[in-house]
Amino acid sequence: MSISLTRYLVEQQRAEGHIPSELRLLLEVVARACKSISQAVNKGALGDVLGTAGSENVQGEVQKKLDIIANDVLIEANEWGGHLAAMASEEMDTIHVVPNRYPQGEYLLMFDPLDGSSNIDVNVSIGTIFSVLKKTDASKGVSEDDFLQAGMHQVAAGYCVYGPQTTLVLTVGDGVAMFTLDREQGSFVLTQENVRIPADTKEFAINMSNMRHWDEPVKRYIDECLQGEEGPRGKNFNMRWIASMVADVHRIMTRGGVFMYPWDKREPNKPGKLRLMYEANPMSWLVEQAGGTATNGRQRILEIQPTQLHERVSVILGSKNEVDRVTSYHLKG
Ligand code: P6P
Repeated sequence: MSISLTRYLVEQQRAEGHIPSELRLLLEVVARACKSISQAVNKGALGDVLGTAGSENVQGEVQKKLDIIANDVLIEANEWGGHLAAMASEEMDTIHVVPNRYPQGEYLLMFDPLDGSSNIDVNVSIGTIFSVLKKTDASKGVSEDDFLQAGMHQVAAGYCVYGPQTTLVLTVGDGVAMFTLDREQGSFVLTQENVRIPADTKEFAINMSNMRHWDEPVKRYIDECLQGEEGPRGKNFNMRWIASMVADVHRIMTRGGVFMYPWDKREPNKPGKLRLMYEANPMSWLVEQAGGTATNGRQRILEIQPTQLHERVSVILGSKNEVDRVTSYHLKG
């Protein structure tokens, strides 16, 4: 008997009391939006969805048509339900407050609507990343400051990877579950729960072309991996880099590994490339809920107190013993 996302969430709500009905509604709406995004992604060249939109986002990155389509799908799906106060997105400069014509709720939804969009036109897996917080002060209107909470305060986080399968991966603080889209039924079906990341791995994910720009601790770690079984690690390592965080993280959630997008000297004033609020925080909580760890090289990512909505962070996450090793190299200085 297959278990749908809806049944899983209802049973979680009933058994664990983890999921208030407003949060369950939010998660079901986000899942439905991911289904719509998956349909648009799957059209490829058959639909008017490929190529650039002729605009740039707040990060100064060229926006793909599908970036905008995915963002619009998530906004339109979530603004009428009464569960949200506001939304924030990689593709929008400021927060999107739920319009007055709809009731406002207490939840805050952040997302990267289509992460890895440089892979869209070459048919490589991409995905949606989302994170849910609650307003800290229910008595007053919502502002950007409500979003500036450390990742440990998330109440739900997940991603949907649009690959050979469309798979939704979700946590509400009671472990990680995976749901695969059954296109015949049009529903997400539970395909794995209690996801666990092995503490050890022989696989690292990093963009090696940036090697000359890395800080010494990262150079040391990767160099030791490259020395293989003759070197200090005493084992050979494999490398993967899909350049789509959702796909790289999904591989780690599925078979372990360490993902690194560290600070480097190319833009020394930026702490890293990836965004804290809607990329690093949701992925870090998922990884921790699956037994892995996630740091910026020196600090647990989920403890970082954000100061800006679109701030960036250095990311090292995945198999606990490897992430702890990289972190120890940073802390030794
Ligand atoms: P690079 C995609 O643009 C992204 O934000 C992440 O999904 C991915 O891990 C990273 O950037 C890839 O960056 O510099 O290797 O192209």
